[in-house]
Amino acid sequence: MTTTTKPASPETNPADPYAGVRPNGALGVLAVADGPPRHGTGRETIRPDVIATDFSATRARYVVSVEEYVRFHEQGFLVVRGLLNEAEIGELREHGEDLMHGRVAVPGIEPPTPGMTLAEIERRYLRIHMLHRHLEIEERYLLHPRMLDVLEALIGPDLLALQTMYFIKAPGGAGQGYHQDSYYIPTYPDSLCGAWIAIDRADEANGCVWFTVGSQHEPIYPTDDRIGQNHTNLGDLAVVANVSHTDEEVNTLSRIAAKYAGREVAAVANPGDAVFFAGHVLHRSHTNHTNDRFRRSLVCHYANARSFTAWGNPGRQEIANGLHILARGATHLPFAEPRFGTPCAANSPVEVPAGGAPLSMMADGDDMRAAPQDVERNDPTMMRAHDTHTIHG
Ligand SMILES: O=C(O)CCC(=O)C(=O)O
Repeated sequence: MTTTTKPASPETNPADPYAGVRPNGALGVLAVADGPPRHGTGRETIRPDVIATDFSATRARYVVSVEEYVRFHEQGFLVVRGLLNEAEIGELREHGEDLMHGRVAVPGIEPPTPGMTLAEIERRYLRIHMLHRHLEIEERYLLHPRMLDVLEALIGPDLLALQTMYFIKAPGGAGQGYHQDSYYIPTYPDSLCGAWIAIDRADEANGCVWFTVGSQHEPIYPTDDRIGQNHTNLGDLAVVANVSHTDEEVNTLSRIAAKYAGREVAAVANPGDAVFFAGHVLHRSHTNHTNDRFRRSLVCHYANARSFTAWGNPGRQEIANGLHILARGATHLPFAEPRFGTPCAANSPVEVPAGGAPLSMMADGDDMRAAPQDVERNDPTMMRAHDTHTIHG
């Protein structure tokens, strides 16, 4: 059974649902609590009759260029134009309407109460977390093949899908101050990557995301309750406070951002564009200052499936890989299957792209197999003979 956890209620002014401020500056954020992950086979698959995502073998694979790969590393982010098509964005936009108006069967997402104005309805939720554990559509976009094509090149080949966040950000909706995503979702080795899908046009006026170019090379700065979380043996690593807070005086990550003055870039995106960003890059967004334009987006997070993560376990100590979906490739670590049966590596293990060998680092593939009986590789006598031959000729 699934349950819902609403964050502690901020002080709200009914006329302005964004008026209550949580300690980190986040507003209207709904965390849909996790149910148990699915393992094994025989799960129930619930799919609508018509879906906009093309999973067929003939679907065009997105091929990342070397120039894009370099840009991702040079800038800390990469905008891929038109990654999703019009039908897909239409489906995601309609989904946003359903969320806003409470027309989805997820505990915690309620229909508007009688008497609410449209503005109040539109501002009820700024963002909703982890809906892929409850709704087929969110799982399907988290595992969208063209999204995974890009991620495979940037952080793969083996991919673990961790998080979804649907942002509604109505006119007047709040931004999020400087932060680094690997602070929130640590992985070891750190391979975290965010993917931000524009559903509406996002620009400077309605609160697009801004990236501080160069800061992707920075370490993750801990707050005093997370010292040692991401890094050990970085002796002069500053401790910061109030990350994500929109006030630069309060959020001391702004001091790190100041090292890169003049290098902050707005990631302007049109519907269907996807912005991929590294786990260390400092980024933020501002208030939606328009009167009439939403800034909806679906943001997903991924890591290399061979990175360990405890993210998702309440104490953040125990391994949590088994809670997250193996999207591409293979791994020696645990993983979950998609609950709604979206095709991916977890339920369709071997993926062979047209004309090529499997791209994943298969642990049981010929080259990687641990084979203690393989005399050519492991027999100590053979090694000695070889050494003797080499050294004494
Ligand atoms: O979309 C936004 O306003 C902020 C997104 C963001 O910072 C994130 O996903 O880490």
